[in-house]
Amino acid sequence: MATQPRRPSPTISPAQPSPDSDAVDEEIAFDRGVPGLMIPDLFTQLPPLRDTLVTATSVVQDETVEVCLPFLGGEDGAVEYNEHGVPRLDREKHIKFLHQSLGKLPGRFVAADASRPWFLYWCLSALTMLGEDVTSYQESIAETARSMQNDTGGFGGGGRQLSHMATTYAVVLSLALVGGEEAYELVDRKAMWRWLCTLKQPDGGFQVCLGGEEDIRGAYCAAVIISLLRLPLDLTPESPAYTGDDSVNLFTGVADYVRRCQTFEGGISGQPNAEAHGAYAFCALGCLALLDHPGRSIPSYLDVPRLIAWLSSRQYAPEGGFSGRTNKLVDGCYSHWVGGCFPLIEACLNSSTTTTTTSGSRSSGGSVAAEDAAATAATTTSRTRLAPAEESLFSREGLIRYILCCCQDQTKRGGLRDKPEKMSDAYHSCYVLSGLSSAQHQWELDDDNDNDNDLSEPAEEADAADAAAAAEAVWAVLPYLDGLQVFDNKDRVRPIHPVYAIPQQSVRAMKEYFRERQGGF
Ligand code: FPP
Ligand code: K
Ligand code: ZN
Repeated sequence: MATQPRRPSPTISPAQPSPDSDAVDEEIAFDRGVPGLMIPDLFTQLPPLRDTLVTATSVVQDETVEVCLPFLGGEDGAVEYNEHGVPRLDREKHIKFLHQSLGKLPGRFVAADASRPWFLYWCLSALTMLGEDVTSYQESIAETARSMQNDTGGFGGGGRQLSHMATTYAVVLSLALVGGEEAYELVDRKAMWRWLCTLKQPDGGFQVCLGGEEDIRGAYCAAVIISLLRLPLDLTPESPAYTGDDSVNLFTGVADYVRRCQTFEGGISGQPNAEAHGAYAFCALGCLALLDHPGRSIPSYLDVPRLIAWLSSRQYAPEGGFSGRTNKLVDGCYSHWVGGCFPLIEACLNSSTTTTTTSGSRSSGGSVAAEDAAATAATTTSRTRLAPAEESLFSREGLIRYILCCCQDQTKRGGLRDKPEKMSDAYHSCYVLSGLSSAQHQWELDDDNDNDNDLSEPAEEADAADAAAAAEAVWAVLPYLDGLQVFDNKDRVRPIHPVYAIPQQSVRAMKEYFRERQGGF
């Protein structure tokens, strides 16, 4: 990270006084952008409070705003806008782009060879959210996945490549997305379990591959793989974390590892004592939500007010999108990595099982702004229930505007992207749509129900995995209908599970398939 020079206190320098601001006497003035379109000033003007110190960071930030403003203001003559100045979701073009990206790729993609499983997941997930039926890929995905599996467990990026937590996660999710017995059966679950045991570390975390780095991606991916495949939690004697004590298992110390990744800023870093980044915030929350009911696990291990302050600070105006870290730029993929944190945070705040937050138990960043933000957030969390209509923790409208206005390639190419002037790609298509999906839906956790998979489970067969699964609550989803809706109803994409980021159906089907096997292989 670039070190920032010390800044003088901000001064007010309204860069672009609104020409007819006196004439408009309404709470929200629609006086900029193309006339006739209802676009709030918030999304068409520079912020009124501007820092006069020019740095490399402020320069690229201003350039980014400049690049985004014409897209946010409905100024592209070739694009059709609705009354809110928002273009429609270009489904057909994106679908075509994604089917193509699943096929043979040009030579320059050789550098991404070890990421082939990711391409499968990104494309299948994006296509599914766009309403496509991906079962036609069952056979080809199964064949590809088989070629990537190692006898020693897990999946590599391709044939004869070392198994990696991320590629394994991507393959397992891809198999869940296409579904079907052939896809499920090809996974060598016993070898997978043994392999995960070799990655489990004494401090609670997971290495991402044998001898590789230990980070929070490892913890999240392991939790997803274990729960979807319903693997046993017992440790093999080969595990670096093995002590001989039966109470120590694959999940022991994971939540504590996640706790150690929360930084002074309130966000989450990849490893303890590193820089907070949005991608890791999602990994942290997703992981905690799999270890126990998020209403318990999230506030028990994270300082929620500080995390909310940090997450909310990721959303920028006028762009409307999220950045991944402090003093960096908006990027469409953070619509998921950061935007996808909010359903988990909301579930935690709304839960009747919520335990007291750990506010004050951590060292503070020492900035007055951070303290204020944390105090504001603390007020929010002290309520037992969050009323979503008035108290959304971020601007859904802003995010949806950024996604539909700035992240779509509306040329013949199609696909979704980081920001205007960047090329669309499979990764951004997936995560921009995942973010759109979470902004367009309302998720709720049913606290009274145990896991739907486990209701018929005889008590004597219950093991640790079962206990964890039982703690998992049932998620219910509805279209988000509160407040102003700036997109057309036909542009709502399919909902995805807040933790697994694939449809709830796909999660259920895979878990259900492996339910009978648990405890054995
Ligand atoms: C910075 O990139 C990016 C990171 C530090 C982390 C990226 C990790 C993920 C996107 C996913 C991890 C999750 C799983 C499940 C494997 P940058 O410097 O190019 O971008 P920035 O300027 O926006 O920070
Ligand atoms: K980026
Ligand atoms: Zn990105």
